[in-house]
Amino acid sequence: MSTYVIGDLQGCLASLETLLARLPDPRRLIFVGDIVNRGPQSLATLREVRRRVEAGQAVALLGNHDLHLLAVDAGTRPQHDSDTLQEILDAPDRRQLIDWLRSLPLAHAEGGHLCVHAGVPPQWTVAQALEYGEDVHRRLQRDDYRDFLQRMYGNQPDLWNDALRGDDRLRFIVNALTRLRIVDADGRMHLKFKDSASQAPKGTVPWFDHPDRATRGAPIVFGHWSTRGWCAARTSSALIPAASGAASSARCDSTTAFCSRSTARSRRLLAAVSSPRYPALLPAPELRPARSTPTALRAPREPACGRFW
Ligand SMILES: [Mn+2]
Repeated sequence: MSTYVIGDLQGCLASLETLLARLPDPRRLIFVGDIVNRGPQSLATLREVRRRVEAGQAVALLGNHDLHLLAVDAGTRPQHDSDTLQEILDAPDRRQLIDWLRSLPLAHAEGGHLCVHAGVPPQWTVAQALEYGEDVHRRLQRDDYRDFLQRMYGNQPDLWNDALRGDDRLRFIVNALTRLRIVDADGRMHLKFKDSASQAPKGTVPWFDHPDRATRGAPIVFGHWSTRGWCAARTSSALIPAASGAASSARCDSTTAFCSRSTARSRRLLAAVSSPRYPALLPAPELRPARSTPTALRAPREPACGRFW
């Protein structure tokens, strides 16, 4: 069985269906977060991903847009102009969808790969990423989860410290796993930065390029950083323990990927393919955003990938 990791769906159901039509069975899917928002079919996409997860065909992780939906639903955060979440809020199955969404993990390990939506701070090992993601996962399942959503937003603290406690600690974990792009030499997260890596401020690097990253050598699959396009690299080792409770019958073998592209002007889903039959990344067809014209996407820049692992 092959496992395919699929990046930021963002409400683009038609593209998901087109992509899936090209992925051979039997297969297993891992959706690495941002299931909803920005795209034209957030409700239908959420229902479809839920259906596949509940049927045991897929795993889905939380991304920042999914957390935003939870916060909007809880009344702790306003909608943005670019949001396409209203149809979920108006849906008869709103409560079931929201409760299912908040039951999703933030990190997942399977077949020797760690999957997260955005990143892993350089100080954390793979085991720590899984453990800390689990802490947020448990907090979101408590009856008083809205109290946490109320205090979840903010860019501080931006530097990991084992002494962090309470909401500060959980906020850091959420920001790392669902928003991280760049860090400085100390491993401090620069969360305001959202541009391409070439625009990164002096003294910062993409989190995966930090020279002392504790996960160095471990294959990590993630999405989120849409302006980066995608990249693939041969993995050097597979050191990741299976997450507690996670099925690991599927074997991701040799290829992993950076897997999202989704901007206001152009959207494309990308699957990180780990299959003997599909040894390279498989880009999905162009999408047609509701309010704009797709633009040509840059070809992947292979040379940048060599430094990933
Ligand atoms: Mn994201």
